[in-house]
Amino acid sequence: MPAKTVTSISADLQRRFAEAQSVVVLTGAGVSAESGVPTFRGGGGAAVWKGMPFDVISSAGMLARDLPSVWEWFDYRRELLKDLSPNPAHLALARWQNFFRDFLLVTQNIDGLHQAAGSRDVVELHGNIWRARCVTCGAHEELRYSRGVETRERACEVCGDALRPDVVLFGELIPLAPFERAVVKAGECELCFVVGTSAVVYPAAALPEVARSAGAYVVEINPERTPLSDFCDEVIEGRAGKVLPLFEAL
Ligand code: BJW
Ligand code: ZN
Repeated sequence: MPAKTVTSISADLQRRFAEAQSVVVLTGAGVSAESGVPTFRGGGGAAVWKGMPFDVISSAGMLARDLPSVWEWFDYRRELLKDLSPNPAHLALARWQNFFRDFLLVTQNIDGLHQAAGSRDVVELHGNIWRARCVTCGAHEELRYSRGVETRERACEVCGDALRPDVVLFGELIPLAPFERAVVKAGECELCFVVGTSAVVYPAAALPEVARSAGAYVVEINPERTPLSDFCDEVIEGRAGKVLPLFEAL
């Protein structure tokens, strides 16, 4: 049966939210949109930088061919992010961590805004733009205070080899341990929220499917429909920053 599409929270969902013991939330770029972070897809367009679609510049192939250009793209993105703040959606989800016996926030976002909002335990499926990783020994370096060309030219402090952004590019494996943790929790939760993601990138998009197959009630919050919409129990058509805080008023 197709999902109910609503613009407010149904009485059924209100009751489920009040009674749930275990909740998993999967977030995507739409959750950060109201902070001013551009999304990759949706709104009728796709991100392009210097004439290159993002799935070309943010790819394993580009990293192998042209690491300096990949750094330039991520330096540009960090520059855009550095003055942005969490929005009401991030802040609501940070409060939710105290509402349920078992709560897991899983994000595809690399911007660190969930942590900036106060979320303590965030499963990052696609890495973090504020970290670099050595291509050889895997050592990590924080990038929070380094900017621009400096990060492209620095070498690993442990082995001296090249650093790369610690994000998961297209064609790369997502880190196994966080993904397995997310799969286990998705398989155990009663309520699963899918917020601000176009749900086209796998394996992240499989998590709501895991939750639903295991009997969870799956709720999508997005102003646009996605390939997941028909598969959800309830679709709330709206912006995350407007919809998520409404749950606390229930
Ligand atoms: C709002 C809003 C508001 C707006 N409120 N909402 C199975 C089938 C087919 C292909 C594959 C498959 N399994 C794997 C693949 C390949 C590939 C993939 O999925 N491709 C598909 C696109 C076809 N996956 C991978 O390559 C992954 N690796 C992997 O699976 O390894 C195994 C493997 C290895 C080798 C070969 C084959 C398999 C890795 C994927 C890594 C993705 N990385 C990126 C880039 C990160 C770095 C960077 O930032 O540049 O991660 S891609 C990009 O998409 C980014 C995002 O995290 C990810 C998801 O995007 P998200 O978050 O959904 O954002 P948008 O922009 O797409 O959507 C925004 C949504 O918000 C829209 O719906 C709006 O409506 C909504 N919105 N305002 C609420 N205010
Ligand atoms: Zn190293």
